[in-house]
Amino acid sequence: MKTMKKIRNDELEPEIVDWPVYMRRAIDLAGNAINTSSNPRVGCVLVTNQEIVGEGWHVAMGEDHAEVMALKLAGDRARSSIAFVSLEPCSHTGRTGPCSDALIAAGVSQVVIASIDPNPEVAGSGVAKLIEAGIPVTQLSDFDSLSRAVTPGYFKRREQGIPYVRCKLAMSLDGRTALANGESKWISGRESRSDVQRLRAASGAVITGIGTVLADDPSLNVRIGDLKLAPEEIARNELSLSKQPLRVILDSQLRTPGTAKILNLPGEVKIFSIQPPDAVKNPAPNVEYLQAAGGGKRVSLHSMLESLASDFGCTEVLVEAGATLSAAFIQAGLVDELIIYIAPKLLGSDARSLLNIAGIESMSDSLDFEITDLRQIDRDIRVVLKPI
Ligand code: AOF
Ligand code: ZN
Repeated sequence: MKTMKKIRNDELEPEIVDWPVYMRRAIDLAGNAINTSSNPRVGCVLVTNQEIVGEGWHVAMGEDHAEVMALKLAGDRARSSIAFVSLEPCSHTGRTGPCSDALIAAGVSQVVIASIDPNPEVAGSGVAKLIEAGIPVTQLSDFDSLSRAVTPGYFKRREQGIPYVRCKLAMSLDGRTALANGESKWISGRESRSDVQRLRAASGAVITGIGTVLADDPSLNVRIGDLKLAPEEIARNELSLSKQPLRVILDSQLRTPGTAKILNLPGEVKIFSIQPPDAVKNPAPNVEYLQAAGGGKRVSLHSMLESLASDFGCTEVLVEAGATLSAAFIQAGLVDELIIYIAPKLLGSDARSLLNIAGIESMSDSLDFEITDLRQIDRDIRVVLKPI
């Protein structure tokens, strides 16, 4: 029985040196999907004699998988082509049929993948099916990390049982987020706020704390008009954009007022408290009250994330909270990506600081990050960081 071949870019024979070009394209296509809910972002390119004869990506949960979209586009031209797929083709019948069967039926000559699917229902069996049918499968191992990076929450949820967490903050040049009286509208500019809309749209849930709800009365919804997407990008993501991310409030003592904006917009709201759901006196419609697991005086952040992953299929979530809750996520090591918008203004030393982190007494105790992206957004700067 043959097995899958794994090769690095520096091991490619001259006749296949162009494979990385097609794999890169497949991964780029995967990134076309803004939000695939609990499914991965996946892209596929079919190539015959250095010509792309079909390509596709998984647009939204419940829709065709990437391979099926590419096969439909290629029609008869799929026969004998090489299929480049960012993720191992599936072998199971879920909402759609198995892609490995579809590739076999279409008569592709070989399959090249970047990553193995961590879904236990697939996990190597898609590759095995193809090989059994006589179709050679190669993994381009240098692309594994890129294909994971395009759908980080899918892998994180499958491998660690919690979603990929982004934490968004906006501050002045001097690291302040609001004046002493609480006034904070607006630190960052319109373009930055529209960029945040994009982060929300990619998320299965937007998480905040009761402090922010009481102080700012935020909406935390996606407003398509503010997204600044090209019309074709909106059109091809219509399905996922029509669904609002869950709005999650961490509210240990159930203090969210029924009049809060966050409760009164289309979409679902989940309130995590330490109280049993029957302690809620005036439950708001379209709100689900959940008692956080783990006990304690505060909602356990880790258990709340586990619940979002397992009960609600969240893969990528966004924390948009104040200085205390954001710090708690960071200090608990639960933030994968910090996104900070820096506005070129000074708010002075009476203003409120970015994060409430106390007790750092020696340089060796500092929380350290690595910059993964840095750009100017209109008059602001956006820094993306990951903890190290
Ligand atoms: C692929 N290509 O484009 C995607 C795959 O519920 P379903 O039918 O959509 O199946 C979802 C599962 O299929 C998901 O958990 C993952 O294992 C795989 N996703 N596989 O071959 C794709 N989106
Ligand atoms: Zn599939």
